[in-house]
Amino acid sequence: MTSKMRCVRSLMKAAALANVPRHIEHFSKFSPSPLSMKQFLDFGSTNACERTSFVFLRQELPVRLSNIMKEINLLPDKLLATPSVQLVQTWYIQSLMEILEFLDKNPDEQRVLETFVEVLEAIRNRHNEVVPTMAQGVIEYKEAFTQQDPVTNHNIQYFLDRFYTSRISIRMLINQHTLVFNGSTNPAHPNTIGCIDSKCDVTEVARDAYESAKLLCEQYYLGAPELELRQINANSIREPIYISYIPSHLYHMLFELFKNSMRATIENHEASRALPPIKVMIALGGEDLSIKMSDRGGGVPFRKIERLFSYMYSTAPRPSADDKHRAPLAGFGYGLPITRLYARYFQGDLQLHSMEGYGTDAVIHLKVLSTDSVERLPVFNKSALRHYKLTLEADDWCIPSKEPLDLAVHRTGK
Ligand code: W6P
Repeated sequence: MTSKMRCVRSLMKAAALANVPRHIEHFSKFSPSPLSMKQFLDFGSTNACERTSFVFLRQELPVRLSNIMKEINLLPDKLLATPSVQLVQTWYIQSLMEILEFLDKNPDEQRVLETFVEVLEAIRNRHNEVVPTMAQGVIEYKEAFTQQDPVTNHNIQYFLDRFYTSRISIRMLINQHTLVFNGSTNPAHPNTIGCIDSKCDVTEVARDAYESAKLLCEQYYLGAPELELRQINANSIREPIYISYIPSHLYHMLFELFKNSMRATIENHEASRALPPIKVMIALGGEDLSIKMSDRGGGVPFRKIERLFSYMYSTAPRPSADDKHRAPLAGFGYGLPITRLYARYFQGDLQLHSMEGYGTDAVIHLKVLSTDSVERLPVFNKSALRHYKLTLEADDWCIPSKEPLDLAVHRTGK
């Protein structure tokens, strides 16, 4: 390449970069279009058309990226200015620019479709480290400002829940397109379409997640609690439990819950030699698939349950490389909040019910019907904007006094 060409190229790059804010303004005015599990499945089977998928994604990906980029820009200056958040922001800008390149390309050219798949794969890799990088940003923010007030906590929680949900959804779109259209089908799993399994065997995934957590557990402790698994299929008794779902999402959720339950069980029974088992109940109804995981790990006081889902309170510095062998089994990082986001992503949920002094039940609810499981996506609008403008106001509930009430002052008159 001549130096003149290089010069022209860098000028063009600078011009593209300068135009990014205009594109973000444009695309953030559209609401993201949530897809149902059924639509994902149809996209990859009956009417699998790479051209259609391409035309949809070159609009929808910029919409989802721009919507969340508007929210990144509303973060408190002190957080937005951290090197970690700045880095994440450059990834988003770069990826947005790369997709915008396709807006004036011809969808009927095979070469265009092939390049698109390659670009999507590169984008997915670029964003691999977003979660630990954002966590680092929160650490930097906490170190600079020891004010861990409830408002800051609320704002970080609000943003990261939306940001990580957006990320899950964008990766889902990219995975579906690249897996369905990279030419190779997966003969080992005839029921899978991209990363969705239309006959996801919930019990099998639960056993897999248990076995992996057990291996980890045995590395840190001398043993691991047993698994007691029961299931009830209310629709057809004795039939295995299948739903249309993303096995990797289900696995992540259950693996995280098993790690938490195992750690609690072991640390609560250090003195005794018998470990109570972890009991899992899987129930399939007409509308819900529910999974309850019960441990006897001594429970968590009710006051502290919310903190288990807090990004701010649960962010601790990452174990250093030479400290990795001592990394705890669970309880550091973003496992639980992100697990709940995975459950909510297709209109499910995760709840914790704990009895201090006894143990904890973690319950996952998922939608059975592929028309009910629709992506739950954040949208940037006035009401989202209002959340970021929230400031510390006086509470509208009384603050209990710690001093005994002196009733004498009320005994006026006779
Ligand atoms: C505990 C704390 C916890 C969090 C999530 C799942 C299970 C458990 N058990 O004691």
